[in-house]
Amino acid sequence: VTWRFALEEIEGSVQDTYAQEFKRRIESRSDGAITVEVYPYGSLGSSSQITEMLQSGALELAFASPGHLADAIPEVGVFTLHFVLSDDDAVNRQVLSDPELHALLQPPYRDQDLELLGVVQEGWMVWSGDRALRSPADFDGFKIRTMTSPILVESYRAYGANPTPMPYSEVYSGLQLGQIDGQVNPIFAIEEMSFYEEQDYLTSGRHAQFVTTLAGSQSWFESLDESTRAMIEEVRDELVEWIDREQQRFNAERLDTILEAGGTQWVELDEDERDVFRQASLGVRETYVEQAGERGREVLDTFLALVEKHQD
Ligand code: 6CS
Repeated sequence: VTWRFALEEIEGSVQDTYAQEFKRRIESRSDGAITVEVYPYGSLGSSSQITEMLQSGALELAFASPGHLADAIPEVGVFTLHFVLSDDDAVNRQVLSDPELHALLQPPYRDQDLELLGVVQEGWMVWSGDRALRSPADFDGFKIRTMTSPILVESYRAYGANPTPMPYSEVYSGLQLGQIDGQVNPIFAIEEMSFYEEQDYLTSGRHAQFVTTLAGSQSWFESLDESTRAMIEEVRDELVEWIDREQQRFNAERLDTILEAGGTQWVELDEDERDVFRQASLGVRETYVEQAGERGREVLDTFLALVEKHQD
């Protein structure tokens, strides 16, 4: 059998690296009974279109990032909130792969004909722009492209910005044509999508990680036998630390590439500067709960409690 696995990122990306390793392990463990076909971004459409194909069973597997998916599943917007994660990557890895959190999110995925299979961190989000973004005052009137979920729009309104949601494939031309002043993504993506070519500053406030979810078509997942499901979960668990190391390497190497090319300045916020953004972001948690309801409140409370627990 063939499993079609769609990516929201191009060849050579973090998602591609994950998918290629997933493919290797599944194909070897199934002794060739399963073939995984990987479809990089561009071949099938936008993130939202890929999710629709997954829901209808036209694909077996795909990455579905909360920044887009929260349109359909507001609860998953918890991963896009600012300043909810730890500064410690090892803590975040534990929180994001915690079974309690996955169990809470599974029902809303199933309501949408999806199966949540895993949560993957792809690195700290960095703001790129025509200016350095050291304080909410710098965001005043700043047209920032966000992913398409409503909770992200609120996150940037809270800083006084002018958020403009659009699909990933339109960001480069948006920057070139001046429709947007900046955007936000992990460094590896800013490099491979050439966004840095159109931007003078990269500002790192470590406000959030780029988090994606590995999702399956529900009808496909339900058709699998116990041992195949267990094999998927085993590979998923093995890849948690593996992909975290890979993404850290990707992001570090590609920052060097960007800075060596010249023309882009790197700005790192200090703790006082971060704290101003943290304070400005807190109200958005309430907006998240308004959008995601009681189930969303439970997801957020659990998330914050897990960060505390793993931090100790
Ligand atoms: O900004 C976006 O829309 C995309 N960014 C990354 C790093 N991956 C997929 C997502 O769609």
